[in-house]
Amino acid sequence: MPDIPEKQKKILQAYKRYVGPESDILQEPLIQIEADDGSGAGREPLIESAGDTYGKPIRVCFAGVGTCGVNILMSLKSQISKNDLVDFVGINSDGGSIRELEKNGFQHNIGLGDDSHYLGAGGDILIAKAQGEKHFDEFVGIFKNADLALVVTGMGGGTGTGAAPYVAKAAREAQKNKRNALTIGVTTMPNLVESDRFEIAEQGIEELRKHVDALIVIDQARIEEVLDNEDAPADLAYELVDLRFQTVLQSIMETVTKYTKRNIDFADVCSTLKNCGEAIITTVEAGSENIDDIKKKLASAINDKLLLNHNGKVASRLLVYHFYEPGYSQKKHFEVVSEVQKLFGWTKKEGPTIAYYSCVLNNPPEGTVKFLKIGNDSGDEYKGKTKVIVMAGGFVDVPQEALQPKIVPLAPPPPVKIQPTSSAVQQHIQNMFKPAPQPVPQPIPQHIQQPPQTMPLPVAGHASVASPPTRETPVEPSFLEDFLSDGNKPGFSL
Ligand SMILES: Nc1nc2c(ncn2[C@@H]2O[C@H](COP(=O)(O)OP(=O)(O)O)[C@@H](O)[C@H]2O)c(=O)[nH]1
Ligand SMILES: [Mg+2]
Repeated sequence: MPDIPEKQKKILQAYKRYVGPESDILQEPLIQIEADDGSGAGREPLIESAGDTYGKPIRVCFAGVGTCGVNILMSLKSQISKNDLVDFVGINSDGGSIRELEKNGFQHNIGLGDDSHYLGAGGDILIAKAQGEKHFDEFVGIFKNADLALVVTGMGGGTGTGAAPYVAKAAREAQKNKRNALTIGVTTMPNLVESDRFEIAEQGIEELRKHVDALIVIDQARIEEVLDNEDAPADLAYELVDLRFQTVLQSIMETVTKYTKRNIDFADVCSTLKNCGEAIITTVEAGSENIDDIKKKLASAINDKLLLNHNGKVASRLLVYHFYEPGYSQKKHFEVVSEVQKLFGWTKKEGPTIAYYSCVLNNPPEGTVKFLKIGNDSGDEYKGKTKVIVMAGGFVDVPQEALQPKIVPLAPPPPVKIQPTSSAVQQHIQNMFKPAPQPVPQPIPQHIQQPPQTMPLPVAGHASVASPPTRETPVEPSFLEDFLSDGNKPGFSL
């Protein structure tokens, strides 16, 4: 075993005590967690990994591609404390933007130039694709040491749309022999006045999706709905979008760099996000007094109009990291976790003591992986506060049967038992069972003729998605029967 500095040994021993003297913690491959030592000289290991990642900290590489990606990179750098384990790489075809990066202290940039003389791709994704292909090996080089690659771009222009998929592909290429590694794409869709770029943006998203483990799409076309104020400044709109980027990236950073007693480590993040498709990653904070505050904030963050519309879907993978002040009640903790599970379409079940939520998937697509990880911790830094980090992915459509009410056909009437006593009575009975004159056919109300309609499932991250409908609760058959007998309201659909 390599030498462990005295200070780290103490921490390791304290951890060993916490998990118990018989623990085989030293044999287990732990992810190394970093703690800022306050000297500004980067981070020093808090817990050494004793497995095959021994002594190797998690390295993160943010690659901003195209003008939007580079701008986001610059806004992020000031948010993330100095950390030698995080690389920021700007990739752009626009020489001015590379110069701006250098002025702001970003040293590792890749200019996509030559043919375009660093004047940008002019919105031409074919030019950007050619540049991406040409610089592919250079991209692989920037991710050589990265366990976590974040590819940040704005779709709908030229450079980001065309080149970002190559950047993501290179990140995966660099990670291919690593057991725990992730490539996450974080991107925007154009806003409404750029609607003519939607199609190009969709193509870019589809291409990027093939090369990332998790994809986060920030839908700028819905920014008006979020601003909800016609006098809102234009800069605020961009700030709100930038804030989404920051929230995603900081949620990940905090999860993988913070060590807590009931910890979530990088391997858990990988289990949640590896090949998970579109994802939601967010953090919510509220006062700890009123549980409804955090629930409301969770609902608005998880159903954020700018993020994936997962209405009508169930998240098959979920990670919840809950922080609270010492003495916070267990009941509240469970309530917070349950609220998250509910918001991701999990099914409520009655347990022996409390109700709880479970991920119920009927006939999920092949290869669907279910995963749940809950971490929590308390500390004085959370006095009066509570904070929840949420990551969800692997969204599966709710089966139609779960959305549609089951209409149970009425049981056929019991057979009539006839016990004739005399021929007169027999005749009377025969008359009774003569076929009745056919009634004039009545039009059957449409809602009975046709199977009940369900809400069309919205296309995730698509800019043209209509306002999200609220999740429909399946209607109980008894309620439906009462309803139908109650005036048969035409046009009723579920
Ligand atoms: N939120 C945000 N979006 C941006 C920013 N810059 C550009 N975009 C958006 O990103 C998309 C692509 O534009 P751009 O990055 O300029 O194109 P590229 O340089 O050719 O990749 C467009 O929808 C822009 O509205 C920015 O600084 N912040
Ligand atoms: Mg540009």
